[in-house]
Amino acid sequence: MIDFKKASFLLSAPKGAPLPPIGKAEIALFGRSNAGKSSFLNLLFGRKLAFSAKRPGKTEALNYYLLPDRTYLVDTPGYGYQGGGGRKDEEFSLLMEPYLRSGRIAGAILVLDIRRLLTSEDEDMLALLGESGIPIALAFRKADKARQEEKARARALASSLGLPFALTGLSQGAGEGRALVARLLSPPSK
Ligand SMILES: Nc1nc2c(ncn2[C@@H]2O[C@H](COP(=O)(O)OP(=O)(O)OP(=O)(O)O)[C@@H](O)[C@H]2O)c(=O)[nH]1
Ligand SMILES: [Mg+2]
Repeated sequence: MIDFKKASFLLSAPKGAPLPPIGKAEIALFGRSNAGKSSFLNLLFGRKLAFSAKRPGKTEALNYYLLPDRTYLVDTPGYGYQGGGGRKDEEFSLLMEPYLRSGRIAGAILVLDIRRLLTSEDEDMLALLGESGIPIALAFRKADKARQEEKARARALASSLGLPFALTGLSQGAGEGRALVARLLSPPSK
């Protein structure tokens, strides 16, 4: 069992900056701006290690967190943030495409707001990950604010995509979230 509470912040890599030496494995979080990526990491860590804020577009680089077994969890900038007339999305592609093609990513967690489910940008991201052959899991956020029907819809979406998932909130679902990471690290044999 990985002790997520012993995670530490390693480094922040803006576009073009060197990434750390390859770790034991690398799990990256993707998702729309404000979907809840950084706060999902904090849920796993059991404390406020990753920077999360109300203002969208908060995370602007690849932020590396190190687990005690040398696995990296990587927080990435959210997409779909149109502040500044769409320039942000261009910057997103410039940072992200080389990263997706780097061969470093052992698994991806697509973070979704449970009340919005898949937007067209999420579908594009799923396709990009699929093309790169990266195993995917879904982390639904804001389950603490969701109605039962919304939770049922999220489960149905994950099942139709055939992807493992976790339903999480600000302080709900830490165990489920950690199990999702563990599953990406050691996929069940088929
Ligand atoms: N109630 C509730 N609020 C949440 C949840 N997850 C995130 N939030 C709130 O949503 C806002 C955005 O959360 P972040 O985790 O910073 O979102 P992000 O995906 O990292 O956003 P970017 O860094 O802009 O890409 C913050 O105000 C969070 O407190 C959740 O599960 N429940
Ligand atoms: Mg963030």
